[in-house]
Amino acid sequence: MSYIDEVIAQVIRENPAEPEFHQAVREVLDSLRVIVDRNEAAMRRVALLERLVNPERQIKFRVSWTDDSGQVRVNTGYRVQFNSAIGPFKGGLRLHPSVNLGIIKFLGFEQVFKNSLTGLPIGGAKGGSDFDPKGKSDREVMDFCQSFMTELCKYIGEDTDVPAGDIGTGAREIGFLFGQYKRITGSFEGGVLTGKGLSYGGSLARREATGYGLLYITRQLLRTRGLELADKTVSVSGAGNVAIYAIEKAQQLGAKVVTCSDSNGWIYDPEGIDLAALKTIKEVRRQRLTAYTDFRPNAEYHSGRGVWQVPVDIALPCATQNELTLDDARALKANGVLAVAEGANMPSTREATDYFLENGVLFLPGKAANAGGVATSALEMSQNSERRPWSFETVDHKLEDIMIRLFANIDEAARTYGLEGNYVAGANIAGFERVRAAMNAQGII
Ligand code: NDP
Ligand code: 2IT
Repeated sequence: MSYIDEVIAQVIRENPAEPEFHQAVREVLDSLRVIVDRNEAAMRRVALLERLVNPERQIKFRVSWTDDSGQVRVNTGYRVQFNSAIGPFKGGLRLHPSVNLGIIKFLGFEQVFKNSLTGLPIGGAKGGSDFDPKGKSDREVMDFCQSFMTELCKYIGEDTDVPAGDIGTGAREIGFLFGQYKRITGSFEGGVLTGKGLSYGGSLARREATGYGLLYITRQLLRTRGLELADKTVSVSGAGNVAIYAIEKAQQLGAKVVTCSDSNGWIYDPEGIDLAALKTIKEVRRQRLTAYTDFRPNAEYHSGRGVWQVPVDIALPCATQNELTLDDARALKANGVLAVAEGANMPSTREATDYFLENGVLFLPGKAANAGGVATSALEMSQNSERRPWSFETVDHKLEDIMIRLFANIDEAARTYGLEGNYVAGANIAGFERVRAAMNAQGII
């Protein structure tokens, strides 16, 4: 058996019932065959791949909090510190009832390569809890966040591990987490969390960064094919932080976005999504998408799934993992889609990804396409160290520059191994090479 197949088998054996983690490892290691096959003996000798797929540290803890009726509730908290070869651990906190150790490990593993691709000094981690902030009062969310941080604070720090937002964790949650960290440690350590509010050390353009970065890299991809975003029709899934600012930048660049979704249903607005209405519904009122047709009577609300059945030029999945299946990929292709770029982490199933690659659909995987968020988190850390905030334009310009260079890197890596146009391979290879160099330089740890 090849070294890679042995390691994949070992991951499946040693991490049972963690299908998302298996999927992420398999996809990355499959891409690395072109490198590993040439260096197999040397890599085996230092167990490079075993070390790559084993997190440096995994923390699992109880989070007790009290609901508004006085009932004590118990959730499980996680932080998986995956790899710190190139910098302090960095990655978001997901608060969603579906969270379990396997999901956090898949996200942490992906984060290692994504963070490497940004070119900035950040290692990979992820955390979160099966707590559901939806429908909770601000006080309940605060109580949960304070309890969560009371344990997490033992493991994080601006040079150790720097959490941020992800699904269910936005500015409100980061504020409560930061307040508790400051209260416990007694020091204002700005760089311990990113995605902070602007009044206490947050970076301008961090809120927008993932969605904006997704569009910057998509534009770059299209340009290499002589195409532009202007006048293209776009479908977006999700209606959260990534989706909203992907829609905003797509519209600024002249595209027409006709869909968005949440876990209950989806909107088709043939005249183009009304972004002001969407922001009011999601950011101000925290309502469900069913409220959208109150603002736009001509738009359609459909319950269930269906976003990928709409004919578009460009599809941007921005909700969650495995939301775009093989059937969806076939429907997109049959309707003439040119490009798919992932705003979410691993939103396409492996079968859908392979279908895109085999059928001439331009495809940018999440670890490249959504890296603008964490890259801008690293820019927030720089501003916190410097104790000086940068203007929106400065941060936005750096973000655009990072995405353009990231695209060039993954394009180049794919070409180097004779896989031109395969950005899945390009991203996995380019992300891996930097981590490998750092791990090799630092000895056996
Ligand atoms: P939000 O919580 O702001 O929004 C998540 C959106 O996705 C909501 O519309 C939500 O709908 C939907 N969604 C979540 N879970 C499911 C599910 N199981 N099925 C269907 N829809 C679902 O999160 P973000 O926008 O921050 O994150 C979206 C994706 O982007 C995630 O994959 C995240 O890991 C990734 N990402 C986020 C970054 C960031 O900076 N925030 C950076 C890079 C990647 P509902 O309200 O019904 O739950
Ligand atoms: O998946 C991701 O890259 C994020 N949720 C952002 C992580 C971060 O540290 O900004």
